[in-house]
Amino acid sequence: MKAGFVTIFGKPNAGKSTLLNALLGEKLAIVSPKVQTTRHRIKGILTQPEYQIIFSDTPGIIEPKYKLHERMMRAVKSAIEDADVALLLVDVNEAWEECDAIFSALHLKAPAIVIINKTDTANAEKLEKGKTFFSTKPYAKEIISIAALNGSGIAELLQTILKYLPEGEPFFAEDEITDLPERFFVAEIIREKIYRHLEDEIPYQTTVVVHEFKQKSSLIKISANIIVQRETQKAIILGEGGKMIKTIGSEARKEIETFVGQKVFLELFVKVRPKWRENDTLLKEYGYG
Ligand SMILES: Nc1nc2c(ncn2[C@@H]2O[C@H](COP(=O)(O)OP(=O)(O)OP(=O)(O)O)[C@@H](O)[C@H]2O)c(=O)[nH]1
Ligand SMILES: [Mg+2]
Repeated sequence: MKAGFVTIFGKPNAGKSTLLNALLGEKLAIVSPKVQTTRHRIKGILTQPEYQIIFSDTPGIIEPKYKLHERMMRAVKSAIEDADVALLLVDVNEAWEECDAIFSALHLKAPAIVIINKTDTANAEKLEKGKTFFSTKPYAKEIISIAALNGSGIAELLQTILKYLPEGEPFFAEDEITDLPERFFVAEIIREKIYRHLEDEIPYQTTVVVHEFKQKSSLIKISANIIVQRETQKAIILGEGGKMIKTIGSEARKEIETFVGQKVFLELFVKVRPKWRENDTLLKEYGYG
């Protein structure tokens, strides 16, 4: 039996969360076309008769500007320490030198697989150049190209990961898929809809907190607060006649129902908390401990 921790690192928007979902074969992490979608380390557990892999999705690596960013980078650091294998994810279209600088600065002790993603968006020549660029880097034990969005290359990637995975007994029961509670994923699903429907600074100045999660006889009742920094943002999230929050709520509810496998009654509130991203007490209260 093989078992171990495999962590996905990379710049924002490289496709880390998409890759986690592709490896697990189900949607656990939220995804968006905007940068800085993921704010926590999210473990996804893949158990097979011959192995157990505990994957971690992490926030995209950035230079912190707010305390919120510092917490996000803390989540990245914690994931460096227990990684048995590192997956260094690169968008084929981004600046490879920058990725190389970031990967070198991780000072990884674990073997690393460089993964060139979004190959569906590049031609063969560009891809070859990328492979050649990373082939000379000391941390790159292997280089693999994938398209996480359509699953291409995922089977080969799994085989490569298994080569480097240590022998050992499983850490989690076989039916466990994550170590985070359902209400965390509920808040994330709501946050994803905000990233999808709202522009500019709003997604970045917003967080979601589930404050009620109650099993009733035939459904789960969920209440959540959408936290913003300014009154003007509250008005935009509500939308004209409450249209925007209705859209967010109904899309989120459908996805939450699939996730929990039950009918859900979802209630959303918008609260203004100026500068919450800089406030230690609020950050802690909102789950950025
Ligand atoms: N064309 C294409 N798009 C992809 C692929 N993989 C991911 N994407 C898209 O890239 C965008 C970012 O994907 P995410 O998975 O959210 O990226 P991330 O690295 O987790 O981003 P952060 O959480 O912000 O660090 C989304 O719009 C994805 O649909 C791929 O293989 N091909
Ligand atoms: Mg992500």
